[in-house]
Amino acid sequence: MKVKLNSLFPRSCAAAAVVALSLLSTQSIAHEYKVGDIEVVHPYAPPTPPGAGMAAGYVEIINHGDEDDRLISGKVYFAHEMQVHQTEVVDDVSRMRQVEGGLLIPAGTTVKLEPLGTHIMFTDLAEPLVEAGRHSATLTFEKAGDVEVEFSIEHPNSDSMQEMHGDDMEMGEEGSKMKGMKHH
Ligand SMILES: [Cu+2]
Repeated sequence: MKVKLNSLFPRSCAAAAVVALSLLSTQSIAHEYKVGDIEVVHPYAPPTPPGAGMAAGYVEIINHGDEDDRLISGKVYFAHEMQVHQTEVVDDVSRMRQVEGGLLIPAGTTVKLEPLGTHIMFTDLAEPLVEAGRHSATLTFEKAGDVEVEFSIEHPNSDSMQEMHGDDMEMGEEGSKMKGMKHH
């Protein structure tokens, strides 16, 4: 005998169960935060090997407003500084430099910080980033203000990505340069 869901649960109850299930399945892979018109989606950082001095971080930032905003700074307890870096590849050499004056989040757009592109750089790590961990951070936007987020420690979705940021890194006055290495 066929039993209909609707005969077992009141209609609203069945609907609520479906909603709860779909929330559960997305919650494990995504987490997001809002402050003013700014939405911060799924901040994460790949795990680091023991002794690593730096780590990269990635996030998607959506500006729902009609005014430009900027990510001007950030604070984490597990690293000395949080910077925003831009990556350029010239003749197979990957270089990165700090974004001056904050990262522009234009009105009505989504800015993605992702491997091989613009990224967050945590400098002077106080501890290695261990897979499945969660680390709180404060991001400061010029207009929207402060928002507390958590970076989840996980690998990027693509398994073609290699470890980033080795030791042979030169810090120059105009920024940092990376030579001949994969960088994401
Ligand atoms: Cu970098």
